[in-house]
Amino acid sequence: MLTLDPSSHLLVLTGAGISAESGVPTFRDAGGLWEGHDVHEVASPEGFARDPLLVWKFYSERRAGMTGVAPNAGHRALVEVERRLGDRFLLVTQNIDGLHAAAGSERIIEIHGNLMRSRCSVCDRAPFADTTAYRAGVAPMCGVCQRAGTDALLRPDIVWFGEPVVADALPRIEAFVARAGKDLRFLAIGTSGLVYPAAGLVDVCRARGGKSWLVNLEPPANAHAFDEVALGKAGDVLPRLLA
Ligand code: BJW
Repeated sequence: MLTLDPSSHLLVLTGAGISAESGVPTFRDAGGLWEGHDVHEVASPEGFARDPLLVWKFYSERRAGMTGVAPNAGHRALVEVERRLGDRFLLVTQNIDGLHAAAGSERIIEIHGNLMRSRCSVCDRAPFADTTAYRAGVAPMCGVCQRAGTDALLRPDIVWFGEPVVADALPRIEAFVARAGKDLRFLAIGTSGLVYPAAGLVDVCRARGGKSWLVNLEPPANAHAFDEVALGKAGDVLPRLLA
């Protein structure tokens, strides 16, 4: 049981594992998204510059794969705990699938962006909703740039390796951590603990003396950093842990 007292502030970090039971593939597990792909080909700005058609094929297939996908018991358990804690709750997700918002979570930071948005790879127009699964061989162009007489590719509004995480993410997390002070508690769910800056959040919490919990199918790279580890499926463990 994750015990919280009336002043506890809970920072939650989720990764691909929480959406696995909704049918969204993880990255590094067997049969995951990276199997058969060099990550730097499909998830880096250099890969996009080299082969935008391959990158758009990869993300268009993932957009198409979201049809009919719904949040699961793990997502819903986090909605319940947010209702109890209000502003003493913050959910940081590395997932780009939008399932936390679909479940009803409100205090969310999507640090790696969102699969269902696109933006221009050149101009600074605001990212916009885009659920299009472009057909193979099509790399969409920016209409704003076209009207100004230049050609620029659209890209998915997600954060690739070597790119900074979403602009206001770290300041918002820092503000929450500062407000929480000694009452900070940390819970990570379904993440490999390999990708920074997300993987470093547990250390931020430890540095403040706050207790940390981890829920994961198997021990991830940074399991040793947590006070409590519950191995199992998020959809099974979270409703009990957060009851
Ligand atoms: C279950 C389950 C179930 C299964 N229940 N569990 C410090 C040290 C070293 C390197 C760096 C560093 N700081 C930065 C870096 C570089 C880099 C990095 O971290 N590299 C490492 C790989 C070494 N980081 C970056 O580049 C980041 N940017 C950055 O730091 O910018 C700095 C900067 C500042 C100023 C200017 C310029 C730069 C950006 C990282 C972006 C990551 N992007 C991706 C792709 C997003 C788009 C897409 O979806 O395609 O994000 S990579 C991929 O990994 C994706 C994920 O969000 C992320 C994490 O994956 P996750 O969630 O952990 O998934 P899995 O599959 O790995 O693990 C799932 C886990 O769930 C497993 O453990 C299972 O057991 C478990 N599981 N089923 C519970 N039912």
